[in-house]
Amino acid sequence: MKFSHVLAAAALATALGAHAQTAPQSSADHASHHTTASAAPQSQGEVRKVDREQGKVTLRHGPLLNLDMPAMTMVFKAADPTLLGGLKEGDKVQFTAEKVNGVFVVTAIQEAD
Ligand SMILES: [Cu+2]
Repeated sequence: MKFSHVLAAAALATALGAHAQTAPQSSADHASHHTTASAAPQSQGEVRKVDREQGKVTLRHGPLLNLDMPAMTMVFKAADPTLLGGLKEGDKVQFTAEKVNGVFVVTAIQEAD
């Protein structure tokens, strides 16, 4: 009887310990879940320059909420140079920008209607 009591106490301590370890983990998961959910909205922009050799595009863009960035004109790297295929200066575009390893990257871009 006394032995099983000790086991129950040990099991309880283990459960509490596990809980203390998983709580911050699950809140981090929760935060990353929200980051992921809002990471790739479509943003509006206008093509200022296309550099196919470098795989870069200069866009004048509106606020990028996912990157916490106000409206500006800046250079983005294309995630894939073929994304820039049909683009030319002055095109109104919808695009998705993400920050990858400290570099702003366009992961999707298309002419806006
Ligand atoms: Cu910007």
